[in-house]
Amino acid sequence: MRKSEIITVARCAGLALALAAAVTAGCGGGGYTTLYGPGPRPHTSPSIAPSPTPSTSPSPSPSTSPSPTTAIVAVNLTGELPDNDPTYGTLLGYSNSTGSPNNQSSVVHLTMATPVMFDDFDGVNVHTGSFLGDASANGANFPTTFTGSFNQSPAGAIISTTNFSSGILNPNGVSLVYNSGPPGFYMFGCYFHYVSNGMRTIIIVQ
Ligand SMILES: [Cu+2]
Repeated sequence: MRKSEIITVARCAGLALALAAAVTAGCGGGGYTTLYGPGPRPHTSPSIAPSPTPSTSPSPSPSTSPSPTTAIVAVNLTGELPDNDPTYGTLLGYSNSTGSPNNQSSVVHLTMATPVMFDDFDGVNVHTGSFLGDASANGANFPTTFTGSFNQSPAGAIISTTNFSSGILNPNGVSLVYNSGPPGFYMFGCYFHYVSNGMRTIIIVQ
């Protein structure tokens, strides 16, 4: 037996000793199969608690675009001056306002699809701003009787909706905020003073 063979045998013997029963097929070949038999089953990995569902984070609000200023329709009868409009006849009780009382009635102009509210500047009388129907650029056929509503429309309602009304406005009171809606020529009047005082106007939305 040559030296290298002796070393191999010695190694095999050592392996056999070291691995004892694990190695049964000798050293000649295939012995490793027993060394690499089915390995230990992996430890059962500890159960992982389900990660909590992330709470729904509020979607980011869109970048703040400047909110349009709420237009104000001034409503008043006490000391109010009529507007003898060449197109729409005698108008009374309504006008555009920047927030201050305005006793000069006029056609009301609003920008389409923007917030609008009715502000009763009358220190004495209750009023409404109620939609009565469409007019046109050339005139208006105001009904002979009040055909609108005094029931308050919900906030955000479009003012040219059938039966739209600001609801009853108390002296110095304000309405909810509504929406001017689509372009058009609209007849408005007051539930309380439409017939008795001719309290009415045209709101032009453009
Ligand atoms: Cu009125």
